[in-house]
This record gives sequence, C-alpha cells and structure tokens, in this order.
Amino acid sequence: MVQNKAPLFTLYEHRLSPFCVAVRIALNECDQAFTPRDVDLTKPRTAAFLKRSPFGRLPALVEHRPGGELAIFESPAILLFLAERFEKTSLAFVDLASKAQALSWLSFIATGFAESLWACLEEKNHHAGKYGELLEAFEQQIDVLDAHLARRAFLAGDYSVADTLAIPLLDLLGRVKDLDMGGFPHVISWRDRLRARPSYKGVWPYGDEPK
Ligand SMILES: N[C@@H](CCC(=O)N[C@@H](CS)C(=O)NCC(=O)O)C(=O)O
Repeated sequence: MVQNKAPLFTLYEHRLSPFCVAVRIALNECDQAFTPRDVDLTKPRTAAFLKRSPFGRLPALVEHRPGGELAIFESPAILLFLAERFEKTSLAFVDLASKAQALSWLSFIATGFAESLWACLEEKNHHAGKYGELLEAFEQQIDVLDAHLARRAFLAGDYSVADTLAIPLLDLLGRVKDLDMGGFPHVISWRDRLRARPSYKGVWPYGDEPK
C-alpha cells in the first residue's frame, strides 16, 4: 500500500533567491522531500511567518516534529543543521577539523563573497564612480578562490556546505557588469563540477540557472 506521508520539512522561500536555492540543493543532497511555500516579498509578512523567521527574510526551514516544529532561519544555519542532522550524506562532517574548514569557507561565502557580489549587481552602483573599485575588490576575492581551487576539487577538500551555498551565487556571476571570468579557470571548472551534481538539477525555478 502506498502511504502518502507529508514531507518532514517545509521550506519558506522566494524562488529567485540564491540563498533559498542553496537550501533546496542541501535538501536534495540529504535526499529529503519538502513542501515548498513561496512567500510574496511585496506583501507584509504574517505573524505566523515572523515566528519562524523573525526578520521576515527567506529562506526559513521548518522541521515538523512529533512535539511541535523546529524553525531555522539564515541559510548558513540551515545548511549546518542539515549537515549535522543527516549523518550519512555528502554534507556530513567527517571530523571536527573538516567541520572547521567547511565553516571557515561557508562563513566567507555567506559574508565577504555574497556581499561583494551583491554590491556589484546593484544597479545603483553601476553608475556611481566607485563601481571600478567594487569590481576590483570582487575580482581579488575570485582570484584567491581560483588559486585555492587550483589544488582541490572543492572549497574544504570534500564537497561541503560551503560549496552548497556557493553554487547559486556562482550562477549570478554572468550578470556582473564588466566581469571577465577568463582569468579564473579553476573557479569555472569548480562551478561546472557543482552544476553537474544531481542535487542541482531543477533547483532554479525556470528550469535553468539565471544567465
Ligand atoms: N543572510 C541571509 C540572506 C537572506 C536574504 O537576503 N533573503 C532575501 C531574499 S534573497 C530576503 O528575504 N529579502 C527580503 C527582506 O529582507 O525583507 C541568508 O543567508 O539567509
């Protein structure tokens, strides 16, 4: 008899958000089904949603538990939770040292890299005189990543939460004005490796990564 069990997780998301896409990838890596709940960012957040994500931001992941629910917000926290929750998956940490390495890279991707990328994508910065400086600072980060990835397949050695958060952000590089990725072959092949993972298939809403 086929049992229709509701998924253990509900993902509150905005389908075009790279942070939400990263959580989708992580859930796929952990082989977990989830109920997607699209939140309209143009409307006021409901009180029920704000209980799960106090700042009203997405993603938020809810695990339905027998005694109630566990709600987690901020994509790095969600990825870390899944990595520890599902011990036999690609996201699980082998030991404390590999966890520390993965968290170093995860923190960098979530803050330095994402913020620099965002600054370069913001239309208002394109016309300001400082765009050249913003792009140069971002290129310096990509250059460090390129040198790092010349010697390893993934940021922390094995595939980890850091790569998971990086994938959808890397997908946005094509939109960065005047960015020439020609000098960063190792970042390009890392991105190709990440995109080839089964967990990546179908994670963007329109069937393809944004160009
Ligand atoms: N640091 C957060 C960033 C989340 C974030 O910026 N989410 C955006 C969508 S891309 C959002 O919810 N924006 C609506 C708002 O800030 O009210 C994370 O990693 O989860």
